[in-house]
Amino acid sequence: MSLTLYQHPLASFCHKVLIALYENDTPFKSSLVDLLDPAEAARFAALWPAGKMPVLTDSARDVVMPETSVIIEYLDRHYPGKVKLIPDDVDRALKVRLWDRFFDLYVHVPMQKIVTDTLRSSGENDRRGVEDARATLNLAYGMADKHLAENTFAAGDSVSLADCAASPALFYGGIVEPFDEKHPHLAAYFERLLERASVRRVLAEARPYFHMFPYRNLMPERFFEM
Ligand SMILES: N[C@@H](CCC(=O)N[C@@H](CS)C(=O)NCC(=O)O)C(=O)O
Repeated sequence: MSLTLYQHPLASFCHKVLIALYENDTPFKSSLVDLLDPAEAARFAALWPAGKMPVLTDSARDVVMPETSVIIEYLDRHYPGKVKLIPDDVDRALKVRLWDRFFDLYVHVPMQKIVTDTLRSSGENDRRGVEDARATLNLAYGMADKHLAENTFAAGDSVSLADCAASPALFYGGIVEPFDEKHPHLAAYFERLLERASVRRVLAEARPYFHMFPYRNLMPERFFEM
């Protein structure tokens, strides 16, 4: 087995790649990274100085691959499985990449902003930045709701990279800024994602760490039981 994923089971961007790996039953070794441990954080930064998780390494090809969208494209090209996460057709691939960017930039990143602001010391909070993040999330929820009225999955009829991106973004996004009441198509799509074995497995592995999530008190009870 040549693939190793450096990750943490609670980290939302790690969920994105884990879903891709589980969709295709791709064999890999998991290496848990605790960025709160300065020595481990320094070792991880030697792998990828930006210090962001996850990172995939492939000893068979001597490759270190950061950035979730690129990691998933790497897996799709070099370790293909039954689920083609980026279509060969150029126009369909562009649609997948668009919705991958959409969920990363307009749902995942603002969700992170809201979560990480709670970890700041008192006096260092960014009230305006958090308000802007909530506004971006609500704009994105509205756009996604409209889109998902006509699409089963994030970029059409089949599961793709874009759904790997959407799943953790909506999981944590829906806790910090709920979307279900005003966005029925988005809510129904999220339920479709939750039915997937890959997503359930990722959440089961995250569950022992849920107590570390700053908004754990707002987590729906069902997430502790699934
Ligand atoms: N654009 C990156 C984002 C990765 C990211 O933000 N990872 C978070 C964990 S969910 C992280 O490593 N945070 C640690 C930090 O910022 O110090 C990707 O897609 O891989």
